[in-house]
Amino acid sequence: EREELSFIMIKPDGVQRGLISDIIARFERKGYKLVGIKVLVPTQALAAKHYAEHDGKPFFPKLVNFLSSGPVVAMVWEGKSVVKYGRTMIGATNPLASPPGTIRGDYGIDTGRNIIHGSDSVESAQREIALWFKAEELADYTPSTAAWVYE
Ligand code: DAT
Ligand code: MG
Repeated sequence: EREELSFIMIKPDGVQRGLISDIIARFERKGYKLVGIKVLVPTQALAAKHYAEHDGKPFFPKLVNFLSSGPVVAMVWEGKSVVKYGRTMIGATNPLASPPGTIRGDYGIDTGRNIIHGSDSVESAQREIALWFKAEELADYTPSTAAWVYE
């Protein structure tokens, strides 16, 4: 039986700035479980689908161009409340409004270079995971540490 899943993606700025290992380490140390990961340069079509909810907004074209401008690290993380707590770890959309200790607060300045994406609801997570991953690309396993993370 799976726990909750979230789609977490290191955007091209996070990859270029060498933040992949730090971001993975934060989720790993929290106790969340990595069940899917890939590096790819998203097509504009994939980026537009991912951000479909923002289609028509003034920043949409720039957003789509930016996401498809270089490699991203697309991930699926599993664990209790990973959607909501993942957003807490990521911080606010505007990095300058995001407290220290959050990923965006620690590493970003501009909203258009905010390093990382995280699903905003369980429903969004399901849609995004289906968009970026095939079912067989998600591993199902129990880490040997599970009983030391969950009571
Ligand atoms: P989040 O990534 O925190 O879920 P969102 O879904 O509202 O934020 O927006 C998606 C991305 O679009 C966001 O990470 C950065 C960009 N963005 C959002 N609002 C913006 C704005 N007002 N100006 C420029 N880029 C914006
Ligand atoms: Mg969002």
